[in-house]
Amino acid sequence: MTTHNPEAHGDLDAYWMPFTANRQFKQSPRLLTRADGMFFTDDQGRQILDGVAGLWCVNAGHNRPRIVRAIQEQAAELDFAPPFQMGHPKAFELATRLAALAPEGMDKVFFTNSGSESVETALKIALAYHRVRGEGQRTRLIGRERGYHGVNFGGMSVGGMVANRKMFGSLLAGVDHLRHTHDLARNAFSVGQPAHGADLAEDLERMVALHDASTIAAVIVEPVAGSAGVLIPPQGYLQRLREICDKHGILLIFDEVITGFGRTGKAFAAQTFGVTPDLMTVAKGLTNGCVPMGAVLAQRRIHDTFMTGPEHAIEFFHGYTYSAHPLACAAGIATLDTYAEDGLLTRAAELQGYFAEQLHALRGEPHVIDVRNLGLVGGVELSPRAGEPTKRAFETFLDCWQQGVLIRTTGDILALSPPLIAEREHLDRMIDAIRVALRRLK
Ligand code: PXG
Ligand code: PLP
Repeated sequence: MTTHNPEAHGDLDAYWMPFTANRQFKQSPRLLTRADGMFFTDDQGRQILDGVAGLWCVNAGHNRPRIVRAIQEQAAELDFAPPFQMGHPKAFELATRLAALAPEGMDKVFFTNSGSESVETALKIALAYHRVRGEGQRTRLIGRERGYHGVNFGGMSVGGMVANRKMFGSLLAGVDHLRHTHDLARNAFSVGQPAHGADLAEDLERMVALHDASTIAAVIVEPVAGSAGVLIPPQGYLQRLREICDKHGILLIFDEVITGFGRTGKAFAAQTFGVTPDLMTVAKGLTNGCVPMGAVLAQRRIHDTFMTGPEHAIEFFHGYTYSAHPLACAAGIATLDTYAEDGLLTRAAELQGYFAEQLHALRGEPHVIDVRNLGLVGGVELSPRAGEPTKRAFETFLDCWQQGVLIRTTGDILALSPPLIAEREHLDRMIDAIRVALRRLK
């Protein structure tokens, strides 16, 4: 085990760490001090292969010169500009660039500072949109079991991960959830999209029958569920959801915080699956993780619905102090340039065949009950140890860390989402580390 060096890093006591086993961490800290390309360096000087693009966000790899330079230059040129009733050129430039990448018609961009804020923003746009159109009774929001939409009250309410919800009271009223699509009995070890489960989209018809369509504002889903353990949508599922939403005038929101910016083989999962939502939330890969930023992309028709009333009046009472922050905009533009220069938004499509082959070779290793993949996302589900759920996956994570490979776990599922600059040898090394760990795991 690496041991903490207080002289080098000071006291670990004050920092209450997010989504972390604080006591375990502080007994044997894992401190990252530098990063470049596919690797972190830890405080012991070890090289750690980044198997998760930081936290699904460093899609172009670490320390990209163009992005670093853009942030440095921006800080010296314009450090802050108030976002309300004022603007700065790079905000407009980044919005234009994003609209050009997005699915046809999604050409209005509202900036936020995180995925969680993007989700709150999208839910508020959906509610206000119906109200502006004179259908203010459409207040109900539909999420899905095992969905993750960030940690703020709206996202937590439409989210479907019990640990993220159970401590926090009654949440938003008027929320319901579709069933999740995870079906080990029928779909275990599917390569790419599983064959079974398109029918689960019919759950939305059940909600319509229960609540009436006239009360439902929007449905929000991740095209590929990330945080809850890499759940790939069954063939035809998202298409069917789109059809049912259209039939009933319900807005469809895709939460592309993880799937955006090349993760599934195209710029957005909407394009990979050929299904266009009404609103789309993004964050993470938008700035390559370098400066916090998120955005909501909206269909022009939704935006235009708000553009009524007197011209001097604010149309949508929402925004953040740091919406379209100049450093984030500079980082975002340089990130999109980097993706374009290196062809990264389609690289997952090129690598996914090889990645799938290597990942699925873990079938048959101890404790492995499912392997899932799409683009450069992989999931390996382990059978939980009796009486100690999540421990097997956490021990695998610690073993990989000792081997110099960073992976993620959620429940008893291992997740891989390497930077899109990964070479085959990097993918091999991640998967080998998991294999070694599984073979010595109890
Ligand atoms: N929506 C989705 C689909 C996400 O994956 C968020 C919203 C929230 O984004 P912010 O920027 O507020 O964190 C996310 C974030 C994990 C993990 O373990 C994934 C996320 C966050 C924390 C952990 O996979 N995704
Ligand atoms: N709380 C107070 C007292 C504030 O004045 C503000 C913003 O002005 C906020 C919260 C919201 O902060 P932000 O705009 O950074 O989300």
